[in-house]
Amino acid sequence: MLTSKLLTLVLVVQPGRVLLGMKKRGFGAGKWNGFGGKVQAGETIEQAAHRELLEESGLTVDKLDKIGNIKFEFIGETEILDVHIFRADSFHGEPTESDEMRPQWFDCDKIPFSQMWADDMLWFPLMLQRKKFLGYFKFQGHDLIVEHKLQEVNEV
Ligand code: 8OG
Repeated sequence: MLTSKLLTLVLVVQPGRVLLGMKKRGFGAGKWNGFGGKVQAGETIEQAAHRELLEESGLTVDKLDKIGNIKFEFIGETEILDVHIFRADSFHGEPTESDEMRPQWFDCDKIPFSQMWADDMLWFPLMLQRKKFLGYFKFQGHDLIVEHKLQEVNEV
């Protein structure tokens, strides 16, 4: 039986650049990514998104825009990762390295897709254009997408 785990992911975007963090440990270590993690018992998805953003990047934001939802299946594993994706266009604080993440700004035309999850190159362009999307990706291992669906929607 497949179970599902709720996760958050926040992309902080400024005109022409996006903040990514190098994941230093755990799932996705060695990859650049937005900031996020597991939703804990007793918190909403959005509360979790704010908490994880602060813990991993040192930033707070007044507003998170819900922009996407992607479900990830890994062949041989019974847990679906249900990732809720948000975009923030302004923030407070200074990006600060944490135990998990080393933040760095990237120009939007120099996003390091070769060192990111393989699906990101498909949906980052939508995210950067403020388009909303729903997706499903089936992975073999952590690098190979064997099946996927990605659609733009009006509301996530
Ligand atoms: O708590 P933990 O660090 O394990 O959370 C995993 C983070 O990675 C969470 O923010 C969701 C995010 N994530 C996946 N899969 C993918 C993916 O394929 N692309 C991107 N950009 N992020 C992902 O779990």
